[in-house]
Amino acid sequence: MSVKSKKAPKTTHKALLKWVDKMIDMCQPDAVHWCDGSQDEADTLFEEMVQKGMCIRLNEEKRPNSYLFRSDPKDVARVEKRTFICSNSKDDAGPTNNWENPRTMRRKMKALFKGSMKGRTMYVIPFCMGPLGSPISQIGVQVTDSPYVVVNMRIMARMGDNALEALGADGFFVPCLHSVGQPLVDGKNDVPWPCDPENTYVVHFPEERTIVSYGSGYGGNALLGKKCFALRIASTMARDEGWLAEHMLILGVESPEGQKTYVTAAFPSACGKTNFAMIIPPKEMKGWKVTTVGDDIAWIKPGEDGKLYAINPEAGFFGVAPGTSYDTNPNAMESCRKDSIFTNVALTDEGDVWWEGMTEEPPAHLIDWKGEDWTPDCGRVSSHPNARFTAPIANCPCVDEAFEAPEGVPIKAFIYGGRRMNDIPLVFQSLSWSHGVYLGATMGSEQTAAAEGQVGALRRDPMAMLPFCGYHMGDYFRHYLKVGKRLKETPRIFHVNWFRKDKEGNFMWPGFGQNMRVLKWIVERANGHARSQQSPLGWIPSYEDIDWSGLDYSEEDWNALMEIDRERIKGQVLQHQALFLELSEHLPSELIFERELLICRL
Ligand code: TSX
Ligand code: MN
Repeated sequence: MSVKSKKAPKTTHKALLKWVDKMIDMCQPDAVHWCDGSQDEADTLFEEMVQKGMCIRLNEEKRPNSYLFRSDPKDVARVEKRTFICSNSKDDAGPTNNWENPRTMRRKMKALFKGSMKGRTMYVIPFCMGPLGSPISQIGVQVTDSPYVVVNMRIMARMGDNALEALGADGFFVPCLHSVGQPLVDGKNDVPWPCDPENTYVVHFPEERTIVSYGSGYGGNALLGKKCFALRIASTMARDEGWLAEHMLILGVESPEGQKTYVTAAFPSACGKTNFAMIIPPKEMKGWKVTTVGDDIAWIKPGEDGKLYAINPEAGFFGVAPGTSYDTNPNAMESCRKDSIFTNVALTDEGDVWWEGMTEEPPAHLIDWKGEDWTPDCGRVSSHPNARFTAPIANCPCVDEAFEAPEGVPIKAFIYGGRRMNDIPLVFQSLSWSHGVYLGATMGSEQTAAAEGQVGALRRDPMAMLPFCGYHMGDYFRHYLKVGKRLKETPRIFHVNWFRKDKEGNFMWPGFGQNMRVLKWIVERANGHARSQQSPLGWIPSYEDIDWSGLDYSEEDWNALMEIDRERIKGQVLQHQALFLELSEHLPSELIFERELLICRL
């Protein structure tokens, strides 16, 4: 077999070269291209993709250096049903993950990957998750037949020669194998978005620290550095090595006096996590400033001083586009103003992008995400609800100065949140680390989309990690408690709910920038100076503990927003039991104890 080498490897790493050779033998690509990560390389790839009709170059004036892709309508989201954790023992994966025997799965994958890249180029993507040179960062190498993946990985991770250099001649790396699963054989023509939705597999071998993904070119199924590596594999590494890989944003809060406090926050989907990561304080809160380190994932390690330090393993935002606007999130809008990739949004007549919620008035005519004509009265949405922008964090106007700091940023508070219509007050603080772990473990959100279960139904999502933990959720809680015990200073833990509604069904809290008032109380608590009161749920602020400058919000409304109805909370506690029973064999007794304590306080 002769493989055309489009670009030679710039590495002498024996294990890496050997692994890539093995992948070439199995996948049988026509050519191999080692990615260097340069602008030239990206320009050439985009140009090729434009020529082949895989993407559209957007208007250079309105959206410089940016492109629009439309996926196959069957390949539009992560597929949890086909995501597997292949640990040696099924018990290690736990009841909330799909499991398959690693040997069986490897055999299955070999059959699928045999000849899977025929007629295509194999791209070898060395990438670094985290700042180059950080002791917390990790190296991966993704092999893929999707040029779309290459250009996205270039934004989402530190990709190319820099990463290879960081790997050195014998460094550790996570091998990540990916194919869209549509070989070009028997004179078959290529399509704009090749994929194999019927045979999609997203497979993790946590003990081997490897990832294999087949059949999908979309998001978390294909950009393997993100959910697969930075959460599922990294959570397993973190368990073994004594740190945390969390589904958390990281932000910095600067007070008018110049004191900087970093916090992380975990929210289930559809809670506005990216909006919170880039929150703009109300102008009346003079001198308060928020900066962004990350909007999705945090790798958090104990430092020599016994405190926790976090890095963002990613270099870009892979954000949900619909609902993002200059009203809801100007910083996200600025981030994707240039150098960005859009997937499954609509195209305007001027060659720019549009999506539901971007402007109050929709344009009179669009080409929708399926490539069809669209008008405001046509009865369809123009963008897929899971349409995305891929944008460099460096474009974000509020990017934190320590975004690239190799030592990470010191974390003073963890915030857990959910979308809860009833019963759960705006904010409360845990009474201890183990009580905080209980709050994270019992987190839940009410569903907003029919995609997964019934709208309005409460879905438990402990620490927002249910689909992203590479091992047993019960062991994960145990690990959390263990990390806390080893620290000299644990972050304070808080729970927030921006989504409580009154009897008429109106949101009781204005949300968005006004959440800064809550964040201010949180950082002042974490720094030990704000006041609070005890409640059965934990420490809560009184009306006068909140900065109300510039907002007309009555004490009466506040009391309703913060109301704790003991009987209704008791009903909530009963619901905690379902998940605890499912995890029972691995559930740390501390959490059962916390539940008993809560019942007593009620
Ligand atoms: O992102 C949101 N956040 C966090 C912002 C920092 N959203 C958007 C929905 C999530 C995908 C919110 N929606 C938030 C919120 O805090 N709160 C709400 C609910 C809400 C919606 C509209 C209004 C108020 C609250 N509008 C008016 O009151 C006029
Ligand atoms: Mn996420």
